[in-house]
Amino acid sequence: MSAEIREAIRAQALTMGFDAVGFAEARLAEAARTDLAEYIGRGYHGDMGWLAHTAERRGDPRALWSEARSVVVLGLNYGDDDPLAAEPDGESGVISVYARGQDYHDTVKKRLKALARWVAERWPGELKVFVDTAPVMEKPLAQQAGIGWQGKHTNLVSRGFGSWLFLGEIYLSLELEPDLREEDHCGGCRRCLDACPTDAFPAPYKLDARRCISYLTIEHKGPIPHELRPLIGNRIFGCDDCLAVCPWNKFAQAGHEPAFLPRVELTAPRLAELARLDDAGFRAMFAGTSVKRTGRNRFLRNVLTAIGNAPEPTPELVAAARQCLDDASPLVRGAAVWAFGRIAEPRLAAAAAEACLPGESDPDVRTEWLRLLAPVEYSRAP
Ligand code: B12
Ligand code: SF4
Ligand code: SF4
Repeated sequence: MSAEIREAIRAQALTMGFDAVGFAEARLAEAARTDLAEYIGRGYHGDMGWLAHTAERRGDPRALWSEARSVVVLGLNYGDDDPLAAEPDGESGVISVYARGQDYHDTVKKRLKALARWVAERWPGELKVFVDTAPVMEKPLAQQAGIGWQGKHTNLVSRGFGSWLFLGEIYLSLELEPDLREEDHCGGCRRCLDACPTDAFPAPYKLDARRCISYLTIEHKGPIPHELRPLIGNRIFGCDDCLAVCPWNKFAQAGHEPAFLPRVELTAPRLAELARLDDAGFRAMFAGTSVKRTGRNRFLRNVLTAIGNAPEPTPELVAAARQCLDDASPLVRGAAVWAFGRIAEPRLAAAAAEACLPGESDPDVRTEWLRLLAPVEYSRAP
């Protein structure tokens, strides 16, 4: 009977538009828990304090919900053309593929709830729906459910969809027969490790999130560490490099979910225009997308980092960075000092320092100015 229910749920999930479906016991291997503890112990989570606070529930589905017996893991394909194929034009920013359409949390959650309702109408027991923001280790669960394996870049790779699956889960109190765990098919490959612009993998299958551009541009709240800024290039929200180089993407299929189709204005947006967004403009441009979660100030910090990395700065980019030197947000002003110092002529940078530094009260922004005026001294600093 358990296998019959499982197959009925699988068929219904596929009918509802999920691309991958697997079943796992509501338990994680001890290794997932000890790995998470070591990751946090080393501080690799940076300022994602919520990862540490919820570690116990994250590492054990039954600590999250004691009645859980089975987990249905679901994947939605957001595959697109190769994101690395687009030629950078020096004046545009890159938003990661996953964030170019509508916020995936909304789409995945809506569909998970519909499937959960369908299950609840047919079989007894309780159920709960989770996606991304819930304290669940989604990738190890997905591997247990046979949807794919955690590659050396730590993300789930699927034989049918490559790197491009969003994940979500339904926890059930019903006991269902699990699927077979997927094996690791990375073999001797290390393309993702070598492709990372910031060298964020201390070893295969291990990520130091503090160096990951996705963390730095989305989760990290303060100024971006100086030594990493030049390596970020023009990535202004997330990063796809390690995912995009995976050879298993040759089996990937284009996604069919209309909500994930890229919005035109989020594909190669112009940096100078983004740098002029005020709060209302930011909210209007990114309403309904994942980008809105950074808020305007953090996003402008990213845009200014990309402007500072522009290979051939145009007068428009220089003017945009100059305007941000007077921004109300210290985070934006600090990033603007760095960008302006990199792309403006030295005499313009010196004049701007003379105009802005005396009135600057924020210690971080003052340090940015002093760094700009005495780079040698600061390069010697520990
Ligand atoms: C925190 C988080 C991040 C953080 C940290 C990522 C990370 N790998 O830890 C940041 C902000 C960097 C991030 C980035 C991205 N994320 Co994210 N993220 C999450 C989140 C919320 C939790 C992941 C987690 O538990 N990390 C803790 C580590 C320890 O666990 P793990 O990643 O499973 O790693 C395992 C092993 O590799 C090993 N390990 C990894 N690092 C280390 C280090 C040490 C020292 C040790 C001992 C072991 C170890 O331990 C784990 C268990 O064995 C999940 C959603 C969820 N609730 O699960 C989404 C999720 C993983 N993210 C997702 C996506 C799409 C991304 C990005 C691709 C977005 C983008 N394009 O910018 C990037 C990819 C970067 C990358 N190479 O991982 C998807 C991945 C889907 C998939 N197919 O795998 C998820 C599942 C969200 C979703 N519901 O779809 N993310
Ligand atoms: S997302 Fe980018 S920065 Fe982060 S690990 Fe992958 S390649 Fe490196
Ligand atoms: S690029 Fe290679 S090593 Fe990295 S996840 Fe894909 S197959 Fe594994």
